[in-house]
Amino acid sequence: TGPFSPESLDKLRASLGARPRQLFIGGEFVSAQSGKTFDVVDPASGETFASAASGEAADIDAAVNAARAAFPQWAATPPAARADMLLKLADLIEREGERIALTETLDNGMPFMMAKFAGVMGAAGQLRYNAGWATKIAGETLTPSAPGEWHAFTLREPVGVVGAIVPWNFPFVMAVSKIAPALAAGCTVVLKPAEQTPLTAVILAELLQEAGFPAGVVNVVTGYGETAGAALAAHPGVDKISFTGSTQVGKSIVRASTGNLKRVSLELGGKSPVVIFEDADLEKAIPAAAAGIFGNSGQVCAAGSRLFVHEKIADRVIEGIADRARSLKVGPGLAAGTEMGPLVSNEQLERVMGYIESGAGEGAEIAAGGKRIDGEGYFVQPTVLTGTAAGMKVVDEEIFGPVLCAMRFGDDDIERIASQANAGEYGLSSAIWTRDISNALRLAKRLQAGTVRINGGAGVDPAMPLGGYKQSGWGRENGRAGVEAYTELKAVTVAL
Ligand code: TXE
Repeated sequence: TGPFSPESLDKLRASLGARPRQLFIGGEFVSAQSGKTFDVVDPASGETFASAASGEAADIDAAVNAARAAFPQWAATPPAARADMLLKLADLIEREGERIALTETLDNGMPFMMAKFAGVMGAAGQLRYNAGWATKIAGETLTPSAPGEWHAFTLREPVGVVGAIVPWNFPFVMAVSKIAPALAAGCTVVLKPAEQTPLTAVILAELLQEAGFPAGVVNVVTGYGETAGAALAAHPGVDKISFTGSTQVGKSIVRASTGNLKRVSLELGGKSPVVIFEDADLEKAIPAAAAGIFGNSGQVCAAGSRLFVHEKIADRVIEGIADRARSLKVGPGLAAGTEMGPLVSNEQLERVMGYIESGAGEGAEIAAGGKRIDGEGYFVQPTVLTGTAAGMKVVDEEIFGPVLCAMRFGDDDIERIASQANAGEYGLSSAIWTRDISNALRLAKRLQAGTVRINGGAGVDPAMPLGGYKQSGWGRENGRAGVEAYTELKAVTVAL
C-alpha cells in the first residue's frame, strides 16, 4: 500500500466502476445528448476501470450557452467575492486531496505522491495565487501625447467565455491552472479535459458546485479532441481558447479560431536543452538532469530532453544519469516506493518506442534502458541515448517519454552552445549548470526559451510566467501575464 488508505481506494474503484461520469453544464450533471460514453483505462494495467460521457458539438453548444448566460453576473461579482470562492475551492481541493490524487494516479499513471504534490497541492497553490489577483487586476492612468487637457486611463475587462482545452500529462493541475486566472479575471469557462484522463475534472466540477460558484460559471465537457475539442475551438460564442497540448493540434486550434477571431493562448511542445558546464556542481546537476527527463515518465512539456555537457565531465555526467535511470523504481503509481509510473496510453508507449527504435536506427547508442518493460501496463525503461546529434529525429522532435539525448561540447564558446541549444522548432524551457555567473547569464540572454533555470529551480510556480518561444506556443500562463491574458485592455480618454 502507498501513503493512502486501501479502503479509500476500494471505495473509489467501486464508485468509478458503478456508472459513467457525467458532463457538468449549467450547474447540472448530465449525460451526453447522444448518450455515448467512452472507456477510461488504467495505464498501469491496461484495464478499463471507468467510463465518461462522450460530449460532442451539441453538448459543447449547451455548455457555451450556459457560460454565456452566466458571464454578465460573474463579471459583475465583486472581485473580493470571486477571490473568496477561489480560496474556498482551494480548501475543498485539499480536503479531497486523497480522492483526487488516487483518481489522478488511476487515470494517468503518475506516482501517487506526484499526484498529491504536483496535482493537488499545485492546484491549491494556483487558486490561492490567482485569488490574490482578483482584487488587483487594474488599468493605468496615462498621459496622451495629443495637445489639450485630458484624463486618460485603461480598464482591464474580462475577455468573456473561455474554452480551456487541457492535456493528459497533469490533468488536474492543468485544468485548475486555466480556470483559476480566468475566474479571477471575471471570465466564465467551458473545460474540455483530455479523453485519456477525464476523471479529476469531474471531481473539480463537484467541488466548484460546493464552493458556491454560480451555475454556468464553469462547465465541464468530457469527450474526444476531434469532436468536443474541435467544436469548442470553432464555437462563435467562445471569446478565447486557452490550449495546452501538441503543436500540431495547436495549429488546428488557430485555424478553427478564425471564424470569430477569438483570442488564443497556446502552451505546446518542447525539446528543452540542459547545458552543463565543466565547473558545475555535479552533485546537484546530475540528479536534477535525471529528474528533469524521467519525472512523470518524461511526459512533461518542459522536460529537459537534450543534454549538452562539457566533454571533460561528460563521461561522469552521462554515467551518473544512466545509473539513476537503471536504479529508478518503475512501477504502478499506487505501489509503495514507485518513482516512475507507466506512460499514459498504449498509443504513447508505441510513439515512444518508435522514437527509441528510430534513434538506434540513426546510430544512437543506448547507455541505459531502451526497452519496453514486459508484462501488463504501458511501462518503458528510463532511457539515455548517446552519440546523438541535431538532424536525428530523437534530437529534433518531442518524444514525450523518459528518453534523454546526450551530446557533448568541447569549449565554453557561448555563441556556439546557444546556437546548438536553440536549434529546432521549440523554445519552451532550458536549464544551465555552472558556477560562473557571467557564463550563465550570457547564455541565459541568448537562449530562445520562455524559461531559463540556472543551477536548479522549482517546478511550475504560479508566480512565474510559463510559455514558449517559436513553435512552443503563444502567450504566457501564470504570473501577472497569465491573469492578464484573460482580459481585454480598454483605453478611455476624457477631454477636460
Ligand atoms: O495531444 P493532443 P496527444 C505532445 C506530446 C505528445 C503529443 C501527442 O509530444 O506525444 O503531443 O499527444 C485535445 N481540436 N503533447 O495526441 O491531441 C485533446 O482531446 C481541439 C505535449 O494526446 O494535442 C486533449 O484534450 N482539441 C503537451 C488536448 O487537445 C483537440 C501535452 C491535447 O491533446 C483536437 C500533451 C482538436 N482537433 C501532448 N485534437 C504539453 N505541451 O504539455 C485533440 N484535442
